[in-house]
Amino acid sequence: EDLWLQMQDDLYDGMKEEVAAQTREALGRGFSPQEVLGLGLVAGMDIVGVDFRDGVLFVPEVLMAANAMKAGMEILRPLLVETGAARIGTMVIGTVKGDIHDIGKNLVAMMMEGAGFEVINLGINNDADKFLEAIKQHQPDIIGMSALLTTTMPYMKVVIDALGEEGLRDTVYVMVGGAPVTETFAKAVGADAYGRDAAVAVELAKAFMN
Ligand code: B1M
Repeated sequence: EDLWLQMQDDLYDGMKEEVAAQTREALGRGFSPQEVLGLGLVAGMDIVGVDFRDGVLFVPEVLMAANAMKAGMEILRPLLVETGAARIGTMVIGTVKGDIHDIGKNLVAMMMEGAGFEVINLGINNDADKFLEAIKQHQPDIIGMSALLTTTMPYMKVVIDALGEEGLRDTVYVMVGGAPVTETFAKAVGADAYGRDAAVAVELAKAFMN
């Protein structure tokens, strides 16, 4: 489908308005928000990731691509969030300290909202105290941590240990995710679940609520 190729290309080139326009166009043609997300936006960002890794693209270009992706996500957001699902639980979610990647985390947050969770999104670069404060304030059922760097994912353990020290570990389920995170890593740091992607994250979160 030409539309997806065009969308991926424009995302790669950081063309925000175009990506937004194509997102609307794809929805207008009857594609579901999930299809637009997967075949257009995420597929485009995958290509960016490869070229970033290979030194073809640099931070400024990747940042523009990320902003283009966010423009598309903003259009999908109301569709993903407002499904009319009944409230089933509360989640606090954030990217861990030292890490400013937020696209995947925001996607998880949106899909959780769509599934009926109240989501408190702490944003990026959260230290353990931020998570602890949010837990005390919101008493969530689940806390979710995202990390995209091999250098920041160990911080998940710092947060989980801090929960233990505060006597809060048994009050919440802990879910971790992000590109470098694995099931094995999740177990090793004492998390309750590993969300491979946003859809899996939602399924696991729902299972906790049963
Ligand atoms: Co960064 N970056 N980046 N970057 N960046 C990666 C992660 C990298 C893999 C690229 C590469 O080299 N191939 C690499 C990490 C290498 C490593 O650690 N092994 C990397 C690097 C090195 C860096 C910098 C250090 C570069 C530099 O400065 N020299 C720097 C670090 C900054 C920092 O955080 N301190 C940096 C900066 C940036 C930008 C700012 C330019 C930008 C981020 C913009 C933003 O987020 N607002 C950026 C981007 C965009 C990427 C790539 C290209 C794309 C990430 C993304 O948004 N993917 C990325 C390449 C890659 O991942 N292959 C890369 C789309 C998103 C939908 O997927 O986030 O994986 P993802 O989320 C998925 C799942 O992982 C899961 O669900 C999501 C949806 O299915 N998931 C969860 C995520 N969180 C979850 C939480 C859950 C459950 C599931 O439960 C709580």
